[in-house]
Amino acid sequence: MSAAASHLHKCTDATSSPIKTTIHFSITDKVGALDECLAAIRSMNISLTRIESRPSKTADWDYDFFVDFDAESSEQVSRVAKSLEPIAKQVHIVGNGGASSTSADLPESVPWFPRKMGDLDTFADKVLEMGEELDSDHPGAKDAEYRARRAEITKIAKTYKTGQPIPHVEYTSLEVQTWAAVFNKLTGMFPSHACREHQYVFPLLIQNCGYGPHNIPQLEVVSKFLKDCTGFTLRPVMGLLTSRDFLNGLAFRVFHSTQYIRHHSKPLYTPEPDVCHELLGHVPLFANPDFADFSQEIGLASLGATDEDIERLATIYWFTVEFGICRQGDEVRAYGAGLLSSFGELEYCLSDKPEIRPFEPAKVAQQKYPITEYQPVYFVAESFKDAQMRVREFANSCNRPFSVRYNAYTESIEILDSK
Ligand code: HBI
Ligand code: NLE
Ligand code: FE
Repeated sequence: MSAAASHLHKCTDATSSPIKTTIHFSITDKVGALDECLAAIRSMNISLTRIESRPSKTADWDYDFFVDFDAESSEQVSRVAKSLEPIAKQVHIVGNGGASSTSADLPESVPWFPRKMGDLDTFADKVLEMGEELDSDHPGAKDAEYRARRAEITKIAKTYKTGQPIPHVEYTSLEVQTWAAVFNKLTGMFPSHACREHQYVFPLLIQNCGYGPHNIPQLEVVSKFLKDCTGFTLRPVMGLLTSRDFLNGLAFRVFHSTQYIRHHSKPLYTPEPDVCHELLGHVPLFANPDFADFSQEIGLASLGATDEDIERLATIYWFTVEFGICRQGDEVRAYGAGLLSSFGELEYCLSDKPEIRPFEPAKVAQQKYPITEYQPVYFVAESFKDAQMRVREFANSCNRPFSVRYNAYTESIEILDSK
């Protein structure tokens, strides 16, 4: 199995041992009230990873507190909740350990999810192995210089915090050569193979973002451009995130983007995302308003979703954002980034070899797929708007006891109690 295969598999079944938990409670404005609550937690020898306060949403002059910690067990979570109940109001738990009757707005066990943009900072070092250590069958695995260079670039993502500009990378001439090989091959094919939306934006990226054969565009420049177009922004990432974390980012219109480039020995194929895949495949589509809405829709559905639903949403993501094709007049064109950044598969996907089926999320979600070879089946969307509507319907059928809304003013998620 190649590197990508093993890692993308891990994306769907990754489990981490400490239970990431947020406890949310309100207190009345009186001296020492918060101290009392924190003392209760401290007495259990729990180390807090975040504490935040806001004016209360429910009662005037109360304060809402959000306290994060890594729990050892769901019993520990319940103990913390129980200890707060007599001294705080409205104790709610968000996290896998939330086996608690106290959680009125988010009942039962809801997997942890980011509530505001800054929460995405907690994803940074949770990348699946290949992010730092390349698997042995990766073309760059035995090239010490390549590995050192990648480590240098991923350091940016490791320390990046929400709101900062994405640091500039001075690419070497070898890296620019690799980019040029990919860029020249692909731009020759876009006019006949890429969807209209991709072709429409591409010249703007050349004019505004430094796209061209002799320059690898900077994520910061591209992120600003996308922000102006659709509100999407880029965030540097060290490598593959779990499906859950990666999809959760889309709820905030944030796309996690690698910043390093594939190994120079294989410019036309890589088993994993790299800066060519992100910039040539994904970025043009995120500049399209309908596509941006569509992507965010998948992201919103992933917040607090069950592991099974995450797997289904990741499959839908796979057959749309990565490997989607769409009807365009009498023709079919590619809009999936995995196609638009892969010379061989871009040709193949529009040939008569693969099987083509209509995009119906409930069916797509069940489809098995290979990861290291060309897809045997593609699903054809009628339009991004149509695909978004279908995904929204599908999301409503997901097993989640609440619904969510993104508030763009506060860059945070609002939870709507009943759907
Ligand atoms: N992580 N950084 C990163 N980039 C991706 O494109 C990506 C990921 N993790 C999972 C993933 N893609 C998909 O295959 C789905 O599981 C969501
Ligand atoms: N195979 C693609 C490419 O070579 O650009 C990358 C796919 C990443 C999921
Ligand atoms: Fe991708």
